[in-house]
Amino acid sequence: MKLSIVLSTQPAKFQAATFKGDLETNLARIAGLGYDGVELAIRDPRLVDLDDLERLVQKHSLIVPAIGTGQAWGEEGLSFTDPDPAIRLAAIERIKSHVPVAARFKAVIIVGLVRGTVKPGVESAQAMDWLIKALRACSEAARPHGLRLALEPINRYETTLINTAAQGLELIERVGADNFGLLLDTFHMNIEEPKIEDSIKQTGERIFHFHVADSNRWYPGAGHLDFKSVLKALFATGYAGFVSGEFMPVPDAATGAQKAIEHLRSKT
Ligand code: LER
Ligand code: MN
Repeated sequence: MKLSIVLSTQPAKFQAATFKGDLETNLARIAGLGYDGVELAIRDPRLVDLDDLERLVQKHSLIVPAIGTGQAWGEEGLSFTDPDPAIRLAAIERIKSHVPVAARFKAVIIVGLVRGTVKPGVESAQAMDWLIKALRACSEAARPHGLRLALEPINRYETTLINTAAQGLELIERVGADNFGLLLDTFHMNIEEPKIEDSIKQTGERIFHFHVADSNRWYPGAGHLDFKSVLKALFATGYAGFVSGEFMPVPDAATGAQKAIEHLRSKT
């Protein structure tokens, strides 16, 4: 099992970006704890010195399996489904601007909350139409680089658009791009899926990335999820990607990250 953990390259409000703050210190910590990779949450690639980032990641022998993009929504309010066409366009351009970053690391580009939510006064069918068009444009931009895009079903308290794996699979059909799949997150699945293992099985080879947090969004082992069963279901699909920790820094990032790795390794 290849393990990674989320690290934000900029200050961010998002609570479950486990590591934030000084990049080099955090990369050293993550590598020192035994993680194989680091998932980078990047608000805007223009704010990052990419050569420096690549050098530091390589210095610590870490792989970057995925790039998180949700801060464009969390910090700036960009989304694929905003009623304002300029904001929708800016969101599409922002996701496309992650392509050169992802290409450096051969990383999956994550579409989380940048999809937005159905805003007051907008019909659901209209929001879905905007979403599909944006996802087609971004998947097309990623394809020539051999890159993949993964949309994350997110629980109902954060968005009204795509809460479950089944809705995600339906969306995949409508987008019709072979490099578009899903990111499943155990925290969201615990809220939305009738049975986590069944949803993993149904998503199968369209699982492009995988987030782990326990039921309380603390480190795996701190809540009531059965990670032995969840990981068994995940690997039974043939999933060969990373299992990526995205949980709150409780009691602190390093302790949570250490407990997570111990718990997850003991379950496979
Ligand atoms: C991001 O990966 C995520 O899981 C969401 O909860 C972001 O708000
Ligand atoms: Mn997640």
